[in-house]
Amino acid sequence: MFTIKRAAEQVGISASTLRSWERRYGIVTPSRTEGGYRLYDEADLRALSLMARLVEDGWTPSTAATEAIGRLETVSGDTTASDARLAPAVPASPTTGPGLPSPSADTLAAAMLAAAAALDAAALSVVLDEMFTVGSFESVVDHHLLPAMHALGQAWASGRVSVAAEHLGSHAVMRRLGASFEAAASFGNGPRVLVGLAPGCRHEVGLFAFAVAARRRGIATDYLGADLPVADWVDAVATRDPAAIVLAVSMAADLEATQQVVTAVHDRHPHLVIAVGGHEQDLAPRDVERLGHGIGTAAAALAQTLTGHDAGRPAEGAAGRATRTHRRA
Ligand code: B12
Repeated sequence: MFTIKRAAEQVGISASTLRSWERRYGIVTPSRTEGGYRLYDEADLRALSLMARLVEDGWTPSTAATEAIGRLETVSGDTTASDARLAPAVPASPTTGPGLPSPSADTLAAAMLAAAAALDAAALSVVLDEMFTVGSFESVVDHHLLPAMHALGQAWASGRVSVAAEHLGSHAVMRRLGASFEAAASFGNGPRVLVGLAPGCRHEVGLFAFAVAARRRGIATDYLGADLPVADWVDAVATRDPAAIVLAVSMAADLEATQQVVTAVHDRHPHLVIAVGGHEQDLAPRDVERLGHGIGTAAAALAQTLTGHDAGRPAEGAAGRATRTHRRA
């Protein structure tokens, strides 16, 4: 039997997504310990994994749940449980539920903005639950979560929502990403990558989302966080011996400090891959690798760059690319 944390890890989704799928689509009905904690068996994991694969392939969660239950019943010959399993344990929200199409990105962004503006943490949590049932982690982040953060930012910059609303929203999003980061821990067995920000830089939502996607791509990703002193970057690279480091340039003001980190690390590790993302990544030093703006595609691009690299040493045949991507501007 598996706890919710272990079950979510095995399936490759967050525990909150698992709870949400269970509650809304009845995909599994776990047993409970005496203390009320959920316990999942192998059959539950099979159903959840199948649903996750279908969602990854672009099915809406409600149709994926119906399909997964149907396929597994066909295999096992069990036709008794489907109606009960499909009934959500609590009423579905007005935007999602069995048989209803997934809500649009605009609907979810508006709901997130309204919840943050009203400082309603519970409503914010429900919207984030809904978002993360719409598709794979990468597609939710690229098409729903980050655009919604952007909308929240516009509302904040124009004075339509308070600083408190922006902080409430950002923190809720960071916590949600943290759960996904933990859930993906067992995937990261490939080359090691350190992810963090240069000193004085504090916009970490996009970077942290990237760190989750990188783990899901099999990269052993350590997230160091925001506002990291140059000396700490140097120490971290010496201590952990990564194959790459990844930073973000969110605004022009981040550039100088990012350049300092790049220079300091490059001087000591000239073959280390140094990559950047973020809104103003085009301003970064010329020969640093730019990962683009899509979280999923960026993680895939880095995984590809690192294939054949051994802890900072370019592999045979990759030397040309390595020199190009490592050289300081
Ligand atoms: C939340 C937020 C904060 C939070 C950050 C909390 C946190 N834990 O991250 C706090 C309160 C700390 C903050 C502080 C500040 N902020 Co602010 N902040 C925002 C806000 C509202 C959202 C940022 C965000 O997460 N956006 C979503 C991101 C992910 O979108 P993005 O940056 O465009 O990135 C895209 C891609 O590049 C990609 N991506 C991002 N990072 C990465 C990394 C990798 C590796 C990859 C592959 C991709 C990738 O994801 C996005 C997808 O399209 C924005 C508004 C906005 N419109 O974005 C302002 C904003 C970025 N902030 C701004 C400013 C000015 C500030 C402050 C200077 C305010 C102040 N006076 O103190 C400080 C500076 C802090 C610092 N030194 O870094 C400005 C920047 C203007 C500019 N371009 O120069 C913005 C645009 C607000 C505005 N309209 O004025 N902020």
